[in-house]
Amino acid sequence: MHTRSVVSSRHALIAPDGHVPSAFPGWEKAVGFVLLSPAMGASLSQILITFQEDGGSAVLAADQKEHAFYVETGTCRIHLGDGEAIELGASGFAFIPAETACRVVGSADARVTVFRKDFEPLAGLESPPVTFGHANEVKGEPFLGNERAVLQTLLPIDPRFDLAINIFTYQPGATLPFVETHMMEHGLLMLSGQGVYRLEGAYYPVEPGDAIWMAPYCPQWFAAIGDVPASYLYYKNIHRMP
Ligand code: UGY
Ligand code: MN
Repeated sequence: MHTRSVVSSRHALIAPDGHVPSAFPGWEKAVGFVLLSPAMGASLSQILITFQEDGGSAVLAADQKEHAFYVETGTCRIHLGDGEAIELGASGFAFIPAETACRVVGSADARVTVFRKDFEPLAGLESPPVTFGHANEVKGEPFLGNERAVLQTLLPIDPRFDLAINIFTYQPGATLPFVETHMMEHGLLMLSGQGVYRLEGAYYPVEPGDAIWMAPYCPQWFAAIGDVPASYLYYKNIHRMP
C-alpha cells in the first residue's frame, strides 16, 4: 500500500487517500476531517467539513478560538450566536472572531475548510470584526511583480486580525521566486492544478485536496506544473511580534 502523506516534526502533507472522519459533540449529519492540528505540533487546526445527503450542521464553540471558513463547493450558512446568518456559496469565505460562537449548516455537496486557532489579542486593539466575502470579488496582485503568480488576500490588511487567509494562483511553470524561510506558520489546501512543493529538503508532487502544514521556519518553495493554473488556499499568522 502507498500514500503520499508524510508527517514529520516540521511539516506534513496529508493526501485525501488517508482521510479518516471525526464526529464531534453537537454535530449532526456532518463530519470533520482534522487534517492539521496541535496534535502534530501545529498552532492551528485545519478541518475539512462535509455534510450528509440532506445537509447537516457543525458547531464551532467560541472558546477563544477564532475561525476562518472557505467554501470549495456547495453552499453553507454560518449562524452566529446573535441570530445573524451568513450565506456562502463556492469560493465564499468568512472570518468569525473568537468571542462569537457559530454553527455551520451545509448542503450535501458542500466542502468547507475551517482554520481554527487561539486568537492573540493585542493591548489597545479591539478584536477583529465578523468579515465575509467572495474570492471572485477580491482582486489579485502579482506576487513580487510576477504577473504569472497572483496573490489574493481575502481578509482586510488590518492589525486587529492576527491571521491572513490568501489564495495563490500560479500559471503552469510559475514558481515562488525563492525558497522562503520565515517565522510565520502555514496551513494550506490545494484547490486546483498541480505542482511540486518543497518542504524543508524534500520535494512533493501535490494535487487538489492535499493539505500541507509548514511549521515556522520550514523552508518552502512551490512550482506549478501541468496544463492548468495551480492554486492553493493558505493560512498565515501575521501582525504579532514574536
Ligand atoms: O505568504 C507567504 O508566506 C507565501 N508566499 N508562502 C507560500 O506560498 N508558501
Ligand atoms: Mn510562506
